[in-house]
Amino acid sequence: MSGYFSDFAPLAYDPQGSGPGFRHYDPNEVVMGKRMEDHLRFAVCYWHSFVWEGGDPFGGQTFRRPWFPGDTMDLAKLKAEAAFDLFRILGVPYFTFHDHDVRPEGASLTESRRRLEEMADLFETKMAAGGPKLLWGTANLFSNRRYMAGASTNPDPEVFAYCAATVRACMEVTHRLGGENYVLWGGREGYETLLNTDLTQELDHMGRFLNLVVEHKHRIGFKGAILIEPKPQEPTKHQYDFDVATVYGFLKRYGLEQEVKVNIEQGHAILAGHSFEHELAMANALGIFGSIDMNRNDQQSGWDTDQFPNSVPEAALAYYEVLRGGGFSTGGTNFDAKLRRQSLDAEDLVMAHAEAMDVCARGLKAAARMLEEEALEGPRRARYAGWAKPEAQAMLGAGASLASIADRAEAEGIDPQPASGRQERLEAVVNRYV
Ligand code: XLS
Ligand code: NI
Ligand code: NI
Repeated sequence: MSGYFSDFAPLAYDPQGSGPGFRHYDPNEVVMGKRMEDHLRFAVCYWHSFVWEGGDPFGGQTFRRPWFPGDTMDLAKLKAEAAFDLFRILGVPYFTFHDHDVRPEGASLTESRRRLEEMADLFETKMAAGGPKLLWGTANLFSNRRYMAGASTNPDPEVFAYCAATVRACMEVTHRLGGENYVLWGGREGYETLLNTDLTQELDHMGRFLNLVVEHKHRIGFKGAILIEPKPQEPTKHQYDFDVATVYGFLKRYGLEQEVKVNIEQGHAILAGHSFEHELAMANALGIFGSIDMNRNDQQSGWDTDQFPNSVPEAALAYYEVLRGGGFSTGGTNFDAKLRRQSLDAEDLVMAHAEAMDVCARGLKAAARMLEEEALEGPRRARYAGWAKPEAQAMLGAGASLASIADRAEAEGIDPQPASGRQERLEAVVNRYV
């Protein structure tokens, strides 16, 4: 126990209450035949909640946490105590971390790895004593200045090698802790200017690196999923993992589309000019859906503000796509979300997560009802009903050619008549559920 959250007991489902607790998230409530906890698979992230000090481009630290600056192993352990206290208070089944969040970097790669392993020993004890499981681990290949020109795409091969050592250490710790996924977010895998960038070479290096990661996964017997987290820009001007469709093209080119899936972040979808549900639907359509980072951006500013989710309609449309695709398997709902820099208190950290869990619970329940009552699936099926006819199916079959279809169309003198897309009526249907 760190003492930092000593005002809080574990939160309970308390629909009528007014104190800290959940109004909508009841882990045991059964939704579409499954407990809500098993649907949502909530995870708290280590970095924003325990590492970020509240700085912005115009000012430094605003938060005062007893474990800051977290640059010694003793402070790292105090931070871990606080983190596991928060996990217990929220009752989340999972957490997520970067190597960099949990231990100070050592003077050498070997010392950094040993420190990570020492922290993993502590995590192992806490996890065995009823703590949460690990949704995913990941390596921070973006903060240190050595990565400023890229991680696996760096023009300097020594950085590529440094990344290999860092990712190996991180994957092995993730494996040891029973992690269900391993994430790679390419924050520096992109460019600032094409004037000094060899795009072809950088993409090939990134493809090779990912192949090495997948090979290592199989070598050590890690059964979790390898996930890429798309993002179009920030910190680099252009990131190679722009969005889900771009990542799929990259995976295809480097022969990895059966091996790697995506972790989709709400805010990144918006930065890419998409909706979150677009990215989720696209990942399902391409067979690479893995997990979600459930944090949103500010509507006005064009950057990744990582705010806690607070819109039930948005959450409903997101979980609708998740459920339509069959729900999470190895993935879950990770709050890659940070407080605003004026939200100084321990209570802010607890309640931001609790409120976000309630928003997701409401979204999930609305999504499940829409699916169960076929509110959208009925009209959708009706819209495509023509394709059930044998002559329609025949056009898709091996025997058809452009000419055979054209001949039939002319012979029958077909004259297609448009039907209403009913968009406003469907939007009204959604509004009845949220
Ligand atoms: C940054 C990313 C990052 C990943 C993990 O924008 O969201 O936090 O989730 O490296
Ligand atoms: Ni992000
Ligand atoms: Ni993220």
